Amino acid sequence: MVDARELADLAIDIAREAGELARRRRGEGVAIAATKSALADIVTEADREVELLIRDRIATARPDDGFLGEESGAERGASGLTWVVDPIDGTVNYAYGIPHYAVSIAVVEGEPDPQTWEALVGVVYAPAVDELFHARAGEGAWLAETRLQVSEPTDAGALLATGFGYDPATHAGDLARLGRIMPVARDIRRAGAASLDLAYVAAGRLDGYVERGLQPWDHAAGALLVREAGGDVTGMPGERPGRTMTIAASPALHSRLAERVFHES
Ligand code: LIP
Repeated sequence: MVDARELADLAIDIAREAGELARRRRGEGVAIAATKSALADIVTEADREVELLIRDRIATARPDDGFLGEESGAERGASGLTWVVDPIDGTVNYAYGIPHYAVSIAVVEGEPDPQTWEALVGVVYAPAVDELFHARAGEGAWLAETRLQVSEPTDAGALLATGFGYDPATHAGDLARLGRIMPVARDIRRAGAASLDLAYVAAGRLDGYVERGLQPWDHAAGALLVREAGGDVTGMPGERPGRTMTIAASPALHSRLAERVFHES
């Protein structure tokens, strides 16, 4: 029997240690280690070092669990559980010295596939502001000890977040989609860290979030936060969040956003 509270406590402890390392390395100066899918898709030495710390802590505490990380790939486990990790979400912010980035850690049960896994634990830790968002399935979403609830837009419209992919070839479609959702919005935020965009929807700091192209580690923890805060998080119609789309908001706003995202007219 999985003890979700024990998993959550471990994930929180690891996220805090990893976040402190990321924050310390940022203060010492950050070196770009490589580019990945596109020139704009960078990885820093700190990304790699932080993921290695997380991976080592998990391997020591839970050697039979699987791992799926942005920088070091996937390793299947024997326990049926997988840790889905983005060591520094908001890498470009981090490299530029913008203090808006997070360690994102989720523990999922079943195949490591966002379309089928069951998320048990989600932790998103923003070390620059020492804010730790966390959730266990069925136990609500929290910022430290404060329970979270998604918000409804006011008559002024919805405060929405979005993002643009690293590949310039995708920007025209992203901008067209933005044009379709703008009539619902009072304003748009593009803060650059998907896990924090999702955590902010859970906290009511944003009314909604729409982005195409996210990786499993970008949304694994944040999606659980939103669902546990009473929101809906989906991808393409009838699907869970994934590479093709992520839409997160209260149920009423989610429906309005999905209508505009998927209907090109
Ligand atoms: C980033 C996301 C961001 C998205 C970027 C990138 P990374 O993750 O947090 O929302 O727009 O394209 O996927 O690369 O910083 O871990």
